[in-house]
Formats: sequence, structure tokens, C-alpha cells
Amino acid sequence: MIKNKYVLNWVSEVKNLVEPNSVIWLDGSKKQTEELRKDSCKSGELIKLNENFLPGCYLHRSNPNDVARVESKTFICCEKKEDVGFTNNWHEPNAMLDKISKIAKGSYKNRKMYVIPFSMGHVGSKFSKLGIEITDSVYVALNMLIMTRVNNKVYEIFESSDNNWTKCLHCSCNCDEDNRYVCHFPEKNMVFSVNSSYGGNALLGKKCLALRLASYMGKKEGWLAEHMLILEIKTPYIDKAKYICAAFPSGCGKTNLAMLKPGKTFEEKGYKIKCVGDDIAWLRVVSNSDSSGKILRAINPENGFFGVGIGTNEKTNPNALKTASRDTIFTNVAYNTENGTVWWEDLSEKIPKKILDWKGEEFKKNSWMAHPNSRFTSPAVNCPCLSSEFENPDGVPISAVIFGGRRAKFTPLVLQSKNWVHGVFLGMAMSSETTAAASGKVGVLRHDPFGMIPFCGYNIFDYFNHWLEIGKTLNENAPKIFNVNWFRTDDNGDFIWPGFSENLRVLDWIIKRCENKVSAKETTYGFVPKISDLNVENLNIDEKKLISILEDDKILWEKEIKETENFYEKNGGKIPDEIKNYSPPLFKKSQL
Ligand code: OXD
Ligand code: MN
Repeated sequence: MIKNKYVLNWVSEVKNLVEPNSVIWLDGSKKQTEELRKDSCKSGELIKLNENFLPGCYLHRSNPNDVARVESKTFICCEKKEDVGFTNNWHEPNAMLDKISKIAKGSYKNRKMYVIPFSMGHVGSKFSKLGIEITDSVYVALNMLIMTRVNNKVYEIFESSDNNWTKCLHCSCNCDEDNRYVCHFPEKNMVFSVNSSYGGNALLGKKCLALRLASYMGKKEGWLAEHMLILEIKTPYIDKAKYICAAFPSGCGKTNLAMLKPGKTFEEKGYKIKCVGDDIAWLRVVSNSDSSGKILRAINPENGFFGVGIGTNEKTNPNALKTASRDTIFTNVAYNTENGTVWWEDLSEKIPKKILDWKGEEFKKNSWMAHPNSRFTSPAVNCPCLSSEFENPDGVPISAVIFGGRRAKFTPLVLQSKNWVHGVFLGMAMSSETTAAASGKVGVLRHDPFGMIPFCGYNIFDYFNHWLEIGKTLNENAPKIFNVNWFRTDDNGDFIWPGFSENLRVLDWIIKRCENKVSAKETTYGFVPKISDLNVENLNIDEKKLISILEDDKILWEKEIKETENFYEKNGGKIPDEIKNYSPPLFKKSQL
């Protein structure tokens, strides 16, 4: 137990509200975790999988009405409506607190209350933030033990942390969709979620603290919380490893890129990719150790992966499969009853003979066996390509920032911005076709600036300006900014670029650009590779099609820029003048 009086007061306040029959403080120890796993198997919340094939692994089935983040029920509750901007739902804080407290009142009756003190980031690092999640769901508690750092050191550090930590209260209630709320109170440093036990709505350290509240803290304190993977790349032509951050909307393959396994051609040449993080990056401007000005360093604040099952297989991400082969909680995947393992569409060609779908029901033709947003929660240490820098409390120095989206017909394979300001424009202009990670229609094109539309906890126009300000402090040491698109299709609707491990060819060009090892073709819209500079050795790709995705049509760009301007204007803001002024040809009226 922690003796910090702020912690004790809050825990006792929550206890009075939710009225549990017992309170359990979680310390992350093996013994306690094992007891929780046993309890959850007894209660039916988890199913133990075959220890021989999947040691330490469990299956969980959520309520079928509770399978994805619910953006329509996610609120930022702060004094002034204008502080949240058009990308968030706003609510007045006291009225909302009142409303959800009534829903939560007495909801832990005959249940246990789990208190989980955790650190996002390395315990005690200046990058890190502390939180306490209280939950009545043993499933949520076990996920938090994987996704965050929970240990004795966290307990120690809480003793000297006064009130500097985030309150995270989760109440399962009866999973009533109509009364589901995920509420953030930035001014109170608090998250309160009721009636959902699905990942992003209930593992409150993740999207709620590490993105929505952290982005708000970052604006106040001068740093960035981003929906970005962090990867380490070693190439034969540079001695030191380089680090890249990449922002993509949900479901665009961040985990696959972060754990990319080089194909034979590149492996033999000495290329290596290591993973630092697959979903969230916290970035700070710090002095370079050789005193050559300021650089951007990044940490992954999480301690595990909450990956999507479907789309993960031997071809797309063998490292993720190994990561999920032990000590993992699978959510809403199919259950192979013959051998006690799990399955999802595209994991293997054949459907196992004896199988139950994600709801625990018999095979039905033409229906999903695993839910499209089925997940695996695995400890980071399981990852065979985890970077040794994952544990560096000072983070890694970032050479390049990549933005990307899922666009079938527009934006080239790779484009380098002309400078930081232009890069911020590329981030602002990001759009992507939606996936199953959030509830709502799949495949619809939506604006998703910086991949942050569901996660920026404050006014997005202030966020754009914050990015511009960060760039000024970095000056000539600013990472280079790129845009990528793996998803262009031909007239038959087939992907032109093979993607997955072949994306290393694009990363290679990016690093060469950062190291001034290669020139590029300059267009009004940015720098693109000369075809001779993109390594396509042993790649079976039609040259005409490749050329078609290396450069964009001027008319399409003009339409896109106009559309982006209209989108922001319609929503009460505008593209900052600084961006418009930097490159008149992009915004010249006669071109639009
Ligand atoms: C996620 C998401 O769960 O982005 O990572 O939705
Ligand atoms: Mn994500």
C-alpha cells in the first residue's frame, strides 16, 4: 500500500463511491498476478489456453456490444468549450462528474476493487508520468499489468510524488451502451470511464492518459505526446543506429512497421530493424550530448503491445506472432477447441476444424470467426526484435518523422517535406480510409491530422501551432519529415507496392536522405525519390506502376490542398499563415 496522503484520500473517496467488498493493491509480482489469473479463470472472465503451445496465455471474450473505442462517447470535460476544439466532444466538468458518479455509485457491490499504481515510461525518468487505475475488472487489471510498469519502484516513487499523478477510475457497471462514457478531465488530471471494458476505453493508461491527457500536458510543459511508433534501423553505410518515429491512423500497420523483419536481400547486407514502440511516443526537445544544439528524443511510455490480431501472420509480422506466443491475453479471437489455441482470419489458410467464433459460438458461413478488432496484449520483453534502447530512460534521438495513411489513389509512396513547417502541413493534411479499430463505418476517407484526430486532448489548432513552436526550438537539428503511403491500388484494386518487409526499401531511402547520401527530385509538393535511388533489387514490381506511385498528379494535389483548407475553415480554424507563407506555390490562389 502507498502512504502518500493524496493517494490514500482518493482511494478512500472512490471506495465510498463504488462500495466494493474488498480492496486489492496490485504490485506486479508474479505470485499476485498468478492468483488473479486463477481467479479470472474460475469466474469465466478468462479461458486458459494450452500451456504447451501458448504458455501463460489466456482468451477473453468481451460483451459483443463492447468491441472498439467509442469516439462518440469520449469526452474532454474542461471549463471552456473552445479549449477542446472541433475534434473532441466537450462537456462541462462538474455536471459530467455528477452524471457518471451516479452511474458508478455502488457499482462494485459484491466485487473486488483493484488499485493499480503505474508508471507510463521508465520509473523515475523525466519523460515519465505516474497514474493510479482503479477497476473492478480483473481482465482490465491483468491488461494494465502488461501494458504499464507496475512494481515496487513505482510504489517508492509515489511516496514523494504528492499529487502529481493521474487518477484513472474504471467501472465496468453493466456494459450498458447507452450509458457508456469515457471522460477526461485535464484540469483535474483525471480519467473516468463507465460501462465499457474494451481496451482503449478501459486500459486508461493507454489512449486516455498517454495520448489525450499527455498531449494536453505536453502543450503546457513543452513536449509532444504522439500516436507514433518508434523504430531503430541499422544500415551497412552508417556505424550508429538511427531512430524513426512514424504516425499512422489506427489500423494502418504501425505494429507491422515497428517490428519489420528485413527480407533476405537486405538482411544479408547488414540491415536490421529493432522495435522501440508500436503505438505511442513521447517526445522532448533536449540538448545534444555533444552540445551541438537541441535534438528531439523519444520514449515509448508503454510496456507492452495491444496489437490487432487480423492482419498479423507469418508473412506480415512474424515478430508479433512470436511476441504473442507466451504470457499474452487474446481478446475476441476465435478458439480452436481441438488443441486449446487461438485463430483469426488470415493467420493460416485453413480454418481449424473445431472452432468457436469470438462470441464462443459454432462456425457460421460468411461471418467473422475472430472480431475484426480482435487483439493480443503482450509484454514488450517478449518481442524478439525489441531494441536495447527500449529501457533507456532518456529515450532515443529521432532522425526522421514519418506521416502516413491509407489512400488508394493519392499521395506517393514516399515524399519528403521541404522543411519542418512544410512537414507540419503534411501532418495536418493526413487523411485515411477508416478501419475497425473504432466503431463506425470502415473504408470511409476521413481527415486524421497526425493520426491524432481521436487522441488530441485539446484544440487541434493549438496543437498545430505547438508543432510549429517545437520546430523553432530544434532549428537545424530538427528531424526530417516524410509522408508515406503503402496502400496505392491499381485499376483492379490490387495493391501496387508489396508492403510489409519491403517497406524497408523506403526506410532505406529516408535514412539516406537524412544522411545526405542521396539526392532527390524536387516537386512543388516535396522531394520524391529518383527511380534509380530506390532499391528495387529482387523486387517483382512493374516499372510503370512503380513510376505511377512515385509522383503525384499536380491537379490532385491542388484539389487536396483546397479540400484540406476548406475542411479546417468549415471547422472554425485555418491553416496557420506560417505554413501558407513558407511556400507560396502550394497555396497560390491561381492554382487552387
Ligand atoms: C489502438 C488504436 O488501439 O489506435 O491502438 O485504436
Ligand atoms: Mn493506436
